[in-house]
Amino acid sequence: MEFVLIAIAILVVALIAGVSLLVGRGRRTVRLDDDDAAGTTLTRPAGPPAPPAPPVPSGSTASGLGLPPETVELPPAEPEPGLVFDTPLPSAGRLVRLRSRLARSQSSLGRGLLTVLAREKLTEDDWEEVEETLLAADVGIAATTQIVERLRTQSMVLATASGADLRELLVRELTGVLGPDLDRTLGTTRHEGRPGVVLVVGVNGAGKTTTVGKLARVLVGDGKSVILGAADTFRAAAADQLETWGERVGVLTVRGREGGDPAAVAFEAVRTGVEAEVDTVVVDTAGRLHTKSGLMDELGKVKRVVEKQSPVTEVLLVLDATTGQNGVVQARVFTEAVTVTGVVLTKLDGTAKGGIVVRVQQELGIPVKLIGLGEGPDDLAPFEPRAFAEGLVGEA
Ligand SMILES: Nc1nc2c(ncn2[C@@H]2O[C@H](COP(=O)(O)OP(=O)(O)O)[C@@H](O)[C@H]2O)c(=O)[nH]1
Ligand SMILES: [Mg+2]
Repeated sequence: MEFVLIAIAILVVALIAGVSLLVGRGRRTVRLDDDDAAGTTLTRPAGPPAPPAPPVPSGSTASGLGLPPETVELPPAEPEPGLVFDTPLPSAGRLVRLRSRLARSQSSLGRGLLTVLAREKLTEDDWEEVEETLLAADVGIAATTQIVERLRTQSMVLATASGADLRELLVRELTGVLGPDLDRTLGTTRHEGRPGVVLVVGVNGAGKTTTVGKLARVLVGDGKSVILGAADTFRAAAADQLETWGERVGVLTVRGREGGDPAAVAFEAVRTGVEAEVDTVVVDTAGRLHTKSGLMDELGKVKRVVEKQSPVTEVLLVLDATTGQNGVVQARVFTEAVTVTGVVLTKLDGTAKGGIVVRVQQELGIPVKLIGLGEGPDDLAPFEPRAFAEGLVGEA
């Protein structure tokens, strides 16, 4: 009898250990929900309605900042046993793997330039063609002038260069205008016992939510723990979209009710991240460009409120590479509203104007840190000037 009891006990222990192993990754980000006892307004989607938020002393809470009490939803604390999460590869070297996605830029920029430069004797007309090709690819006047001047001084070398040498020369010149020495480190690491906080801003349709989802995968792939904040409360679909991205890699999404206060959601996401001691909290925002002052007020408030919890370590401006000059003009509005620390250029797979990276960096004075090269979950790559220049020029 005793033997049977002991055997059953061992079995139960083994079962519990097995299940906790299976859900361990989810729990890393979801254990935070025990806060109901502490009187916060967190609720779970399927749970009973939350009690109204009790009055809280001012100073350290969302209510204390003059925010209306908000209902912020957290997903169920226990993921279903047996959930299998995607395990993205580390992000290093991703751009090298994805550089063929720049095919459209390659055919108009790379091949165009190589064809001209391979001519036996370069006339003034040829140089004009080089210049036009660079300008057509959105490289911008300053960088175009620099490249053409440098190539002209090397025209003796060009005259005798083999195809491979020409290609290398061009890659080198393009790399040179891409700011090879700029610091492109993402501020995603914990600092003084607090998570790194990334704010993602940009106009509607630029690719913010997609980028937040892809970035979560990059961070998880690089071994970081992450929480997402769905502070685009304008459309419920945006929060759903983000939650789906998070779920696939076992990352928690903090969301609010539709039409709720974005700053309250951002606050709650970061508070949750501080409590859970995660590495990084990434906050998606709404991109309505109603009025410049409205946008400034909203983004300014989100940042201020978040910083009651933890400093914002990175503000990423998402720009659609296919919008050209218009995109750069819109970008200025955002750089006036918040201090942008890095640019994400999306949809570079869909444009022949890959040179826009050069122009955006020079006109805004902000480094491009990530680029989007497709709609697939892992089509976001850390920006590397040399690999990008190789992508623009194309394979031999
Ligand atoms: N081809 C391509 N499409 C992208 C890329 N990034 C985002 N998109 C698409 O752009 C559309 C808008 O993205 P979304 O993240 O919802 O934009 P948001 O309004 O700024 O949040 C979606 O259809 C995305 O799939 C990219 O790098 N390449
Ligand atoms: Mg969005």
